[in-house]
Amino acid sequence: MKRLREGLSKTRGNLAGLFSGVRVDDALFDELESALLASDAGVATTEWLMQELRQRVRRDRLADGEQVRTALRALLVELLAPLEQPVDIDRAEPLVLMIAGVNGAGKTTSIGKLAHHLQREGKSILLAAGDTFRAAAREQLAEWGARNGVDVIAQHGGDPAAVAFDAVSAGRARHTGVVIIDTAGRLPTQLHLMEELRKIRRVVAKAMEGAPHETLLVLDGNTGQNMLSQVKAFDDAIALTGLVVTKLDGTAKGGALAALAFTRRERPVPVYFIGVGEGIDDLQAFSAEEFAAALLD
Ligand SMILES: Nc1nc2c(ncn2[C@@H]2O[C@H](COP(=O)(O)OP(=O)(O)O)[C@@H](O)[C@H]2O)c(=O)[nH]1
Ligand SMILES: [Mg+2]
Repeated sequence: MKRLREGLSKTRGNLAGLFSGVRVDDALFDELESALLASDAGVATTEWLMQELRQRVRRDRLADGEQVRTALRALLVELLAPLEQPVDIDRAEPLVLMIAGVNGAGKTTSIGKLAHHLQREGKSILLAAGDTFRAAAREQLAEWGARNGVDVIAQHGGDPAAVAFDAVSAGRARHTGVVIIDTAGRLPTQLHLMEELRKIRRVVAKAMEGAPHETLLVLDGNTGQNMLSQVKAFDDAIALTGLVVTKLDGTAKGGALAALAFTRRERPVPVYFIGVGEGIDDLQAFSAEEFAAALLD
């Protein structure tokens, strides 16, 4: 919570100071609107939030700035709540998680943290080094494996789909609790690489019916509005079941999560976890309450 608050301090600095000892008038709404836009919430989401907020202020006859803060916090919590969902980790053995995202988003680091988190939940873990492009990527995952004391299935060179297939097969044979598949970073515009993701997904399903059980997109929290197009592109390719938003301890502005919740309100993709640092413990379950509080209080 402290890390998240520190990370979002820029946005909180713009927003949280607006409410104290002020009248509720157009000037306040104008400033709020600017602060939300500056937080990466985007035009459509900001418009919707402002319209809802104005309605509530009128309906409840709010005359005090602090009451408006409370109303906006409640509104944000309502908006973000559908993103807050736990992963059901007991529904398959092994539970197979496939991890995707652009380069540098924090995939491999998040896998290291996830392995730790899931071990604490009592699960045995197997990692698959599906980023076969660079030897350094394999080594990075191997380090996280060693840190967690878990095995990593890897191949020199090799086809990522084959590595994923081997890992899921090994996971079945060993009765592993969770198999986590790392993949190479790719941009949604690199169509052959997006096709490769689809192939990994298909091949994993051949190793185990119903797998992968979760297809997670790792998003750098600093990505801003571009998050929305990333989610769409990866969802089109591999049918996302959830997100991990990293680097919320840094300079991320936070509003993009509101935009994500608003634009996908018909079919929300849950934010299972947030990353708040580079250490093994720096992964938290996403909480709408905590997130809204970190932005506004
Ligand atoms: N501050 C911070 N850094 C992170 C976080 N997650 C990942 N990183 C860093 O981001 C960089 C890229 O991470 P990596 O896992 O290699 O990204 P990948 O290319 O998606 O596998 C590394 O320097 C990580 O330590 C986070 O939550 N907070
Ligand atoms: Mg990586």
